[in-house]
Amino acid sequence: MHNLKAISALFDMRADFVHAQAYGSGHINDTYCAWYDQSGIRLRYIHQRINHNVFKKPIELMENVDRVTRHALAALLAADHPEARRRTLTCIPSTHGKPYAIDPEGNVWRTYPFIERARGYDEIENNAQAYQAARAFGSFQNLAATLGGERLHETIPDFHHTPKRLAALEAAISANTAGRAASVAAEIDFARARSADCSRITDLIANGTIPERVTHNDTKLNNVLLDDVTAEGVCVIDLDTTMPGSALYDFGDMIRTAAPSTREDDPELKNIGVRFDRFEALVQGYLSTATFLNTAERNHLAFSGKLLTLECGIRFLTDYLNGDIYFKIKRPEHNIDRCRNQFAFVRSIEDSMSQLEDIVAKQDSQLLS
Ligand code: ADP
Ligand code: GN1
Ligand code: MG
Repeated sequence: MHNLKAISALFDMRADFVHAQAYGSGHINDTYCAWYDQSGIRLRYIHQRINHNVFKKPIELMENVDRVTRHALAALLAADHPEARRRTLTCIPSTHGKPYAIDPEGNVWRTYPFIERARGYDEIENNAQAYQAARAFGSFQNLAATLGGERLHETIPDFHHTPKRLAALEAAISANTAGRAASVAAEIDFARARSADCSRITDLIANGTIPERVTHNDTKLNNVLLDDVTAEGVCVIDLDTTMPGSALYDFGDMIRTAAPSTREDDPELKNIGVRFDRFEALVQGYLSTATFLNTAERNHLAFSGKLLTLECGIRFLTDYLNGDIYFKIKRPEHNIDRCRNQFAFVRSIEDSMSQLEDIVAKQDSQLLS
């Protein structure tokens, strides 16, 4: 645990630090929830250390986050939204007036007001949550489309370039750093057998059929906070990978995390399958706000769920082979359990692709009529 009182002093908090504890279940950053006393009232803030092993240029990353969150706030204020500051992350400035602070060890930190009366879910509970989460991510893409100025920094180059993710897997197999390759031969075969799928979206982007957009790129269910009472998606969080991408990356990752019948790391493979009702709610919610999609994008919505799940499984497998250096793990087999879970979900999508395509077509035609 870092010294959060010392971190707090790097920011212009205007409140007295009380105490802090590790918070959330993100796989990347170190997140803390800190209580403050502001003139007699208790308030919470989030302090986050950006994982600079994953994000090599954290200051560029914070330039993106600052631009995107200012743009969101300006839009909410222009629309006279009564709770504008609950609907977007806002960066608390450092004592040097920056949207981040650097500690004596060189770690880059940021601070956000805690979004109250809402939370993120690691495992979905009902269709309303799927609908609302997808609606919120679609609205976020709409908002991002109106961000003016220069192209955002690519905080992780080729983040969703699935063929390069497969190449990284091949490199990990060859290096076999952790000596685990022989034990995961079946998973390696599974990934290799789907190499043609890996390049389907990147090819369509390269030939201009699918446009580049500003996208979130990490739309897992727990990266949108849903209102405790109404389930409405109040705030999209985890903006580290908001950068140029494809709308399909965002939709695919929603399917990956909100359409399965169980959580991402459930080792019991018989629990894993596609929930058609959740899938339908996601399509409905997303199409209600993502009104800008072209025909090629709409035609690949179901496929995107398969691709993003396959890609994520490949990444977990790669990390397992590399000795668990990227994703946070809670047990030695965590990454391979996650990989097997993702691949089981890929298989389940493959088995039901025509039903999923039918659901998309039905929602799409209802919207057009
Ligand atoms: P990671 O990249 O590690 O996933 P996140 O930015 O998603 O980090 O934050 C981790 C968790 O902290 C989130 O899943 C969410 O539960 C919580 N969280 C982050 N920011 C806020 C906020 N401003 N208000 C409330 N909870 C937050
Ligand atoms: C990571 O940061 P978090 O936990 O929201 C990862 C995603 C993966 C996801 C798998 C920057 O998301 O790409 O899909 O884990 N984020 C990064 O759960 O690599
Ligand atoms: Mg997260």
